Amino acid sequence: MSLSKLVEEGEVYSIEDAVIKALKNIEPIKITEELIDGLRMAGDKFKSGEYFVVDMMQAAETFKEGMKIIKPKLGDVKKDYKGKIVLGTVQGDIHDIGKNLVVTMFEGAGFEVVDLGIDVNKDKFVEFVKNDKPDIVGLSALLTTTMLEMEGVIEALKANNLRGQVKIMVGGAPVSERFAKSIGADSYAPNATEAVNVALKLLGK
Ligand code: B1M
Repeated sequence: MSLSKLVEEGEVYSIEDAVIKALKNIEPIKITEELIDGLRMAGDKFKSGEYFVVDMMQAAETFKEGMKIIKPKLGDVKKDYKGKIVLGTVQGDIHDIGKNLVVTMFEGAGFEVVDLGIDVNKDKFVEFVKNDKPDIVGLSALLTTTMLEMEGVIEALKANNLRGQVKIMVGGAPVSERFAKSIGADSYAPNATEAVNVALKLLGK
């Protein structure tokens, strides 16, 4: 069974061996893409009603197990310091698979990354910017309802006179370039690889 199929079908006990075997002749980034494909296919089945939440969770768990093996390999790429980024999934949202991939890619590219986790409220972002002075704040949201929280974070930074100190990057499935502009973010990235390129550009590197 292909790696994407193993994720789609939630074969959590088989994924580790399959990924280790695949690593012998496939690039880690390609394996990551296959694992993501499997998750997307599970998402499509959920959307069409063929999968229930429990099936989706099983697929997500299988994806995570696969990524545990891949993550250190992605981190081998380059390690020179590029800047500091704080990331989190906004309040009300517990989706973290995409955000974790973004974190992995940033770490691999040489950024200092602080991952605030999921369901992060705006005050936590404000507090972090005030005390730890990151170069970039990265916001992730997967729900059309929670993407609105991103604007709340930006407004809270403005209210605390901190907006000028940081660049803000947003991303997640329902987010678009247009939405990013409309809420006053500095940039949008459609995926984890692009997120690193966009961040480097934001910092003039
Ligand atoms: Co959820 N869920 N989910 N879910 N889930 C979606 C998002 C949904 C589209 C499914 C569907 O209906 N087709 C739908 C949202 C509909 C909408 O808002 N319009 C949905 C729903 C409705 C829900 C619940 C409400 C379901 C329920 O309980 N009835 C619930 C919400 C809970 C909450 O957050 N409060 C829920 C729960 C869950 C699970 C817990 C079961 C699980 C999450 C597990 C986890 O994350 N730990 C889950 C999953 C797995 C999904 C789908 C199937 C897959 C999401 C995912 O991980 N994709 C998703 C359907 C889909 O997206 N096709 C769905 C793979 C990941 C690699 O991609 O996250 O897009 P993505 O990240 C990408 C880019 O977006 C980008 O880079 C990443 C890597 O390339 N990116 C950034 C992300 N963040 C970025 C930040 C950046 C830059 C780029 O800069 C800072």
